[in-house]
Amino acid sequence: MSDFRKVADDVRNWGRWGADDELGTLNLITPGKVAEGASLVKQGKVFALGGDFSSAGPQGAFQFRQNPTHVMTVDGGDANTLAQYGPQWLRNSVAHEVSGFFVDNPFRFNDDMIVMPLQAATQWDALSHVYYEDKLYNGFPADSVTSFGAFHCGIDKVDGKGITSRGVLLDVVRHRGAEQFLEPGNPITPAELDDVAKAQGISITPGDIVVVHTGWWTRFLANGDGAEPGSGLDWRCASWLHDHQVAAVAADNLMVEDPDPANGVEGTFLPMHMLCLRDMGLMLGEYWDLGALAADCATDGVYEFQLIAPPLRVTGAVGSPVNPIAIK
Ligand code: UVW
Repeated sequence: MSDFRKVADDVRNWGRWGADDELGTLNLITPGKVAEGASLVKQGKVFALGGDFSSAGPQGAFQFRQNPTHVMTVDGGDANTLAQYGPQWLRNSVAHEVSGFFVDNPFRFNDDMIVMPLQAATQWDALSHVYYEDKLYNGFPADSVTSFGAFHCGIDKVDGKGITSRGVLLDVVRHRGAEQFLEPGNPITPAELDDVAKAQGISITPGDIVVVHTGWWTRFLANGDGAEPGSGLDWRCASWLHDHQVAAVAADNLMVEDPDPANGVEGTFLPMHMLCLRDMGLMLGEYWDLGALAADCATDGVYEFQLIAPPLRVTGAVGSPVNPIAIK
């Protein structure tokens, strides 16, 4: 635990951008950095990095999160029957209301809705997602996250940033020569991140969003096992992210960081989350689908791109679904 405390003290950004700051390391994305990201669009190739928001999602490891439930609220299968029976149905009912659009009218429509935990699929963790010792990022009190939502460090505090910057893919799968994904029990170390960047001939510069390919999502698409462990970032990578002035980090796995407690900090769960979200103010992106992007980067040798990943503006939410786009 003493190593963890030392790293926490080293990486803590509280007060760095002012006592009221709720953007954290997204402050490193300057207007110049946004323009740099846009300048990387050369070929017009677009990669959607979001997974499918459906019942076929990756949830299963935890009971407190379920896959999205998608239901139709109006659909074409009902339309003709509704036009026949709806007008005589209960006056204030939905069936009566919807039939009013269909009777003596060729117009038809379909509507739907989803119910989902905001952390169930491709997502950003807001800075209020994880905390310890009663403090959020920048020292905001943990009890400012209430049943009404997060009054501090909610996802709504960052949506004005885009979020867009220069994205850099670090492909640890190819670097290790792994067939598909990184088997559990071998966390990605800070030195390995440097090695991967060097092998790819790319530098990490302040304000970058680093995207780490572990192959987990590709494996999940193949076997449907959302509870399957894989390797992620060693918790000490928090220092690497801090030293390289990274604005945000995302990966194609459940937690970004390595899930194996044996490789963590005794007495804590998800130490890198604690350091990144609470001490550094650095957002984590999880369950990003990086397979096609990684394959393309390996083909053309270009590991940088414009990354555009706007969260939904859900006031007070501690995370948000996202469909990130990488453009080369
Ligand atoms: C937890 O599992 C608590 O968080 P995350 O979804 O960020 O990994």
